[in-house]
Amino acid sequence: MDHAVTGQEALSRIALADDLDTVEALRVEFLGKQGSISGLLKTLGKLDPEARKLEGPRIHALRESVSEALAARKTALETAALDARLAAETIDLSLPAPATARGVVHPISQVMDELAEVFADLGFAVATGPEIEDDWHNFTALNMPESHPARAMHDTFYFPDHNDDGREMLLRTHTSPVQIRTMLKDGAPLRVIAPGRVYRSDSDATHTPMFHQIEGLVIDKGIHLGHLKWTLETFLKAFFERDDIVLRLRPSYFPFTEPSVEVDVGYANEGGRRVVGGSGDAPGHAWMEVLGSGMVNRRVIEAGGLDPDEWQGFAFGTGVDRLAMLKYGMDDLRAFFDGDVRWLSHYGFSALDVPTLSGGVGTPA
Ligand code: 2NM
Repeated sequence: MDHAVTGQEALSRIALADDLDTVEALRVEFLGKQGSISGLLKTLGKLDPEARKLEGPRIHALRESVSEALAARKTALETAALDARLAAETIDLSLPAPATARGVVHPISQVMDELAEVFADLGFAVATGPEIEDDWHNFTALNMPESHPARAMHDTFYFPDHNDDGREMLLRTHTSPVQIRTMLKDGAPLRVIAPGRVYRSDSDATHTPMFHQIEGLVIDKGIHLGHLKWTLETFLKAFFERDDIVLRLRPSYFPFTEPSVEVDVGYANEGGRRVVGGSGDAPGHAWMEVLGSGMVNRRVIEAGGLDPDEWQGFAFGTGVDRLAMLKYGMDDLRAFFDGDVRWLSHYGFSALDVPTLSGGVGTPA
């Protein structure tokens, strides 16, 4: 066999190999144990020294060039395969966006996000819990034992079956059971808000059977009503984005707080809608109740697994839907849950308008 011809033929066959299996087959054919070039190397031993001097370098050079050609062809095929895969997996980012943005953020979602932002700035974390509760977390732990009249006042939706612990099951009537669960889980000190859906069997122009509440709880040492008033005033100023918010605290009653206070804000009627600001006693102004609150009852702190002689706290609660109506001037609560696209496109928010304190917590779309 002529070496020159073998070399040329080998190199041209390698160049023509169009997949990795063919390259491997050629490697075995030329350089494998039974390969033709390996066979040539074996013949060197039988040559006389003169011939070996001549043939040796030629056969080694042949083996070298074939080996290099195989490696180069293998790399080229692998690169081509990778390029093909990258091309096939490309995402076409040049596809046109819709001419106009579709869909809006519901005002309740927007206001929930605004509230979380305002309270985060005051060091409050967001806590959540189940909407299907047992009567211990929803009532008993909040100083409402079975016979308590407040239970009847809550128009509770009960489930027909009890849970495995024999507890009565219900749709939570407020988010307070979340605070009980948070105290039991995290202990003290604590600063949380609990926003979410609550349920009461009540339906008319101003009540829907499902509505949204936000409650807050602070537990620490030496907490008093002054902390409560400052926190609520600071919250309302940030939420309504005005400095002239005036609060009026009135004595009240809630089973879970002692003492309990209802919080009013001054407002005026401007262009047929209520605008928060100024003292309710100022000319053309009146007071409107916006929050319930108080110092957490010692029995509730105990139910949360804490020693009330060591830890004190304040709590507050309000309706998110009502806050949204007040801030953004809607007058019909039921429209919130109709899903009317015309109403949504008017009152909804752009998904790009994420509430931030520096940007003004919320600006309509
Ligand atoms: C309100 C009014 C007053 C309240 C109490 C608690 C808890 F769990 F800490 F005891 N959470 N929220 C509370 C107090 C809620 O809503 C009108």
